[in-house]
Amino acid sequence: SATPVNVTVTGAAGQIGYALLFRIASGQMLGADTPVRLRLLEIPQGVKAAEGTAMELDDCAFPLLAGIDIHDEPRAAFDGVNVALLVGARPRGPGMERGDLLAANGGIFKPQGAAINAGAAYDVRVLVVGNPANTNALIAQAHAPDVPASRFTAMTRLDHNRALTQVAKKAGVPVADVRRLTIWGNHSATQYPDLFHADVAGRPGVELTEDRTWLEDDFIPTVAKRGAAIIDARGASSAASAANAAIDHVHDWVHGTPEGDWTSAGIVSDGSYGVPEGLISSFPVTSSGGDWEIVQGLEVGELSRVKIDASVAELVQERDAVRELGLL
Ligand code: NAX
Repeated sequence: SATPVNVTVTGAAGQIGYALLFRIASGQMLGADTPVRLRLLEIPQGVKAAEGTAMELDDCAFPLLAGIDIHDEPRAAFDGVNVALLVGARPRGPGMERGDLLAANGGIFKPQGAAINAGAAYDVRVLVVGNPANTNALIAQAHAPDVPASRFTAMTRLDHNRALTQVAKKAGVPVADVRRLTIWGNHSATQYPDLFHADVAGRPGVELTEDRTWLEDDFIPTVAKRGAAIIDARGASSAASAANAAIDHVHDWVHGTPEGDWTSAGIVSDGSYGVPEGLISSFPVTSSGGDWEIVQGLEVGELSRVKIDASVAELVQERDAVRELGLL
């Protein structure tokens, strides 16, 4: 039978970890023919809870699950890793300034990047979920100089999936009939969900943009502020939907995107669409042969230009702030 793929999940004892691990072990991320070995990385205070989750994983008797290891130290957790899901991060506490948040996360993502550089498998693929995801991914990537920069990505798939459903509801069509949406920029409230190039059940998405009030006062803020709306309703942040998006991201990275469609992911910019080279920003992307590629040649109208530039400006500020902190 096939050699198991080593999948490391950080923040394994957190709420996204709990929603994610069972789906990975059941084969939904890498496919029904691919055995997986799970490596759970937690901080020492999280290890006992991770052991409990590992007991439950055992109790599922997943045929594809080849083993589970629990670590509280990144070097061991990333040794030989093929797929790394960096979920654990430092949340913003009360009264915490943005600089403090970036510094605290730098203390997590710098050593994790270095550990990936030191021990990961040649084909390693990294998805950063923990916020601020784009800039955490940039920090990890900067400390893994021997790994191709294209292997470091940040998750905007949840935003993408949220946008798909908003459009489907507005148009009254099944969500599967909505294609070619794009999330641009940062995974934050400045993100720009773009439906100017969308295909909505065979009709151009640009028809929906003619309702400017809906577009600017409903669609864009509903997608961008959905995380806060979930917290307000659930009393806890998005977990199962975030885990689902991580599964989708890695699945499509490994297995490819469907012909005629694209998705959104935070990947290292090559300068496309005026996004400064080296930033990890969300783009319209296709995947084939295990590599993401930015969809080229899309016309960027006036509204889109302003919105993309604003979100990218925030990414530049975050990059400059972590650079000043000596984290890049
Ligand atoms: P939880 O607080 O439930 O879990 C986080 C876990 O990470 C905890 O168990 C903690 O012990 C662990 N952890 C902290 N530092 C660690 C380290 N250095 N190494 C290993 N583990 C560490 O948070 P959860 O709800 O699971 O969310 C995790 C992260 O995802 C947060 O940063 C959150 O903001 C982010 N999100 C990102 C989303 C995205 O679309 N990119 C959406 C969902 C989510 O908000």
